[in-house]
Amino acid sequence: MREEKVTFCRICEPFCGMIATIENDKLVGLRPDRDHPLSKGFACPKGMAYPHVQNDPDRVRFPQRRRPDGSFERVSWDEAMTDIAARLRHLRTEYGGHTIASYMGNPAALNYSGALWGQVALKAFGVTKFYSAGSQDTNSRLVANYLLFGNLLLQPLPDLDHTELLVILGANPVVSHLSLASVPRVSDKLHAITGRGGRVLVIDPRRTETAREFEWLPVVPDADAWLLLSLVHVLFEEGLVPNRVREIATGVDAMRALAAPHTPEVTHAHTGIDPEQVRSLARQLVARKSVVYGRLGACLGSSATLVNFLIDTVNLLAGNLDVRGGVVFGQSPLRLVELAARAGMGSDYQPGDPDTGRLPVVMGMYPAAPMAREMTVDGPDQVRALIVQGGNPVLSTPAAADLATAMQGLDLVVSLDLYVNETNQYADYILPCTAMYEREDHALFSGAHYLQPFLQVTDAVVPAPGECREEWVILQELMERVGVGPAPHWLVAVTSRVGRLLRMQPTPRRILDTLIRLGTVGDRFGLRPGGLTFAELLRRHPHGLVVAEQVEVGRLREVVQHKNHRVALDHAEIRAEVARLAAREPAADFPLRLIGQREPRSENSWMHNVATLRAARDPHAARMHPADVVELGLTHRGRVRLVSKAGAIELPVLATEDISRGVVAVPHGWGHGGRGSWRRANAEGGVNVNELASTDPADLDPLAGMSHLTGIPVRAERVGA
Ligand SMILES: Nc1nc2c(c(=O)[nH]1)N[C@H]1C(S)=C(S)[C@@H](COP(=O)(O)OP(=O)(O)OC[C@H]3O[C@@H](n4cnc5c(=O)[nH]c(N)nc54)[C@H](O)[C@@H]3O)O[C@H]1N2
Ligand SMILES: Nc1nc2c(c(=O)[nH]1)N[C@H]1C(S)=C(S)[C@@H](COP(=O)(O)OP(=O)(O)OC[C@H]3O[C@@H](n4cnc5c(=O)[nH]c(N)nc54)[C@H](O)[C@@H]3O)O[C@H]1N2
Ligand code: SF4
Ligand SMILES: [Mo]
Repeated sequence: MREEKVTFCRICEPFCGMIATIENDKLVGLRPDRDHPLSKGFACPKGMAYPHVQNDPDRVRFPQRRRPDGSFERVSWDEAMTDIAARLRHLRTEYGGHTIASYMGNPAALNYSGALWGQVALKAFGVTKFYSAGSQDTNSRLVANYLLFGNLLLQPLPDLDHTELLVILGANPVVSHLSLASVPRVSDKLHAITGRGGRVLVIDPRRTETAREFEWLPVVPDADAWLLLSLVHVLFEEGLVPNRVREIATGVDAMRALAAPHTPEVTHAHTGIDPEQVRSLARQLVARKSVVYGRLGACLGSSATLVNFLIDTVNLLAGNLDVRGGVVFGQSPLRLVELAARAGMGSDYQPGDPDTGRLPVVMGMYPAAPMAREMTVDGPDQVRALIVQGGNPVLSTPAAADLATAMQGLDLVVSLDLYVNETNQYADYILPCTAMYEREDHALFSGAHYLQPFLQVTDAVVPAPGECREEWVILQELMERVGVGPAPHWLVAVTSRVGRLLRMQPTPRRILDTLIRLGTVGDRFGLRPGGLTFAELLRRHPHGLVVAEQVEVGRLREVVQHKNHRVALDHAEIRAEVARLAAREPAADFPLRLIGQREPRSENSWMHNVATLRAARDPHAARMHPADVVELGLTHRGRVRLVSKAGAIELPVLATEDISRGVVAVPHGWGHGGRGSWRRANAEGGVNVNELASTDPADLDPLAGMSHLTGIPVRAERVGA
């Protein structure tokens, strides 16, 4: 039997609408959903290739147990769960639940029920150390939100539909489709900006795919803080800061003083940007409806929180915060941000303490870089077990090789995944999970990231193959076997107070249903006739529902969580970070700067097994400027050895004019091999660029504990030289 079902993609944050073709319970094809109100028939090659992941013969379909020789054998669910539960119980009584750690990867966070139960169940086991992709991705941005607005989750969005000048500082939306913003068809939106006479300016060390379609302004990697301070300087110096700013923000004079020494002429030496261009940009930011948007290039440098803080300081001072065409705040139809704020989640930030060596913890997320150390350092807090949910930290975090070794010394490693990857090849058990079209879902944690408040839910469109199970179901059963009840998670608490949940065991679906019913278009449990429930949303709006044509602006006093409801610009931490800039020393042994590069047909470390995405691609390689290649005695397509203070890798070099001099770009997520089940990916070669990243706590961004993954000082040597 052949049928079509409406659903949506969950590989990355636009959540593009999809129509799935199913034959005899198998996903045989996908096409972009033309009736999806936002993605309107768009999907990218990764999204379209997903059936190859779902039906991949290399996928893990049955629980696996590692044998002493490192190979895996199939075991029954009961055998696996009995042993895991017994070992968790033992760890809890012998050493305390806090010695069990967890790592949540990116796909786990894009799976609402898995992410939710990851918190509920793991906290119930006593887990306190939640490592995640966050310290390689979002945490610097969240802490900037906290300092500016008093709420980690209050995420400014670029109002692409109305802006006249979009400055992209460290993002490549044409390839990556934006992040911490859910905007399908982002390329079209960028072209619409220039189409209506506006500008898109890409400030990036590499002439990216986005820069090629718009304007490119090269910048030295990891120098954005200086550029932004100079923009602030010019805004004040030229009297461009609107009066209104003093009504909506505090610390304006302190910010003026902080930026005062950083004239464009002074910072030019760091950024490489012509001072006149900086001045002209500052004027344009004020003259037009403008946005400065930064993501990973801004989030992974050595002063990442400062950079994110300054991005929205510039937006504020140029009169572009919380205005149409500037940066705006999303409105989750489920009011998630408001509920989280009320539950204290918006301020769940523990700053680090240099005196005791305590690292920052952001919404419960610990920095991942020192993970391996924390598994090997003796003491009552030593990490003895690790539960990995949809993650591959051996490739995605700086811990790399050390982590592989450290994991082998742990008492228990359990992984919930679709594959055997470079990380869980060291797991005692791999528990096979559902792929995205095999489960119901909703973009719960992106609800406030839409420019048009939007709601869509999907059911599973195909059954899971073999013995794959949903993550939350696995975790729920483990809780029952360990003999613990659900942890008092804030979402469970919030939703349990109302409706029928009070008398029932919480499940992700019941929680989501309650949130929908209490939300802006919900049925309020019968109080609002015609309002929505999960089931009604699915039935009446399978392609999704645009709840409002645009988010409201002018809500700053309402959304800012600081006591005076004003944006806070003066913080000792920020002043200290600016002071630290002056102390940065050029590393003479490492004259080049390493940056990352996402590829259009690759998703972090986990889509390299798909033949249709890999056909006729360039090998995993380092991109360098032709003049640097010649000067260093390298050759195009020859091999280069990149050395940092943390490690060294060897790979081919590709010479390209699309990169600034002194910069090397290497995609992350490569270096497949070992006992991984990805046969094609393993044969592709490639190396793990994160071996060049430091695990030293002193090298992390001090405010958020972010791994330093862009602008890493390196040198390049000819292999065989
Ligand atoms: N140098 C450098 N390093 C980086 C980055 C960078 O730009 N430069 N980017 C960082 C960023 S932004 C991120 S998000 C991280 C990503 O880092 P991670 O989240 O640690 O790793 P991924 O490569 O996303 O691997 C995810 C794993 O999840 C599995 N998976 C896929 N779908 C599912 C599913 O539905 N269920 C389950 N249970 N498992 C699934 C895959 O098989 C894979 O093994 O990498 C970070 N690392
Ligand atoms: N095709 C594809 N799409 C993806 C992913 C993928 O792996 N592949 N991953 C998804 C994930 S998990 C995320 S978080 C998002 C991330 O999406 P983005 O935030 O857009 O991340 P990148 O594509 O890595 O783009 C970062 C840009 O910053 C630039 N850059 C590096 N260092 C600096 C610097 O110091 N200053 C400035 N100004 N620029 C710098 C880089 O050259 C690069 O162009 O993408 C998502 N989408
Ligand atoms: S951009 Fe591609 S991978 Fe991301 S949600 Fe859309 S179709 Fe999926
Ligand atoms: Mo990410």
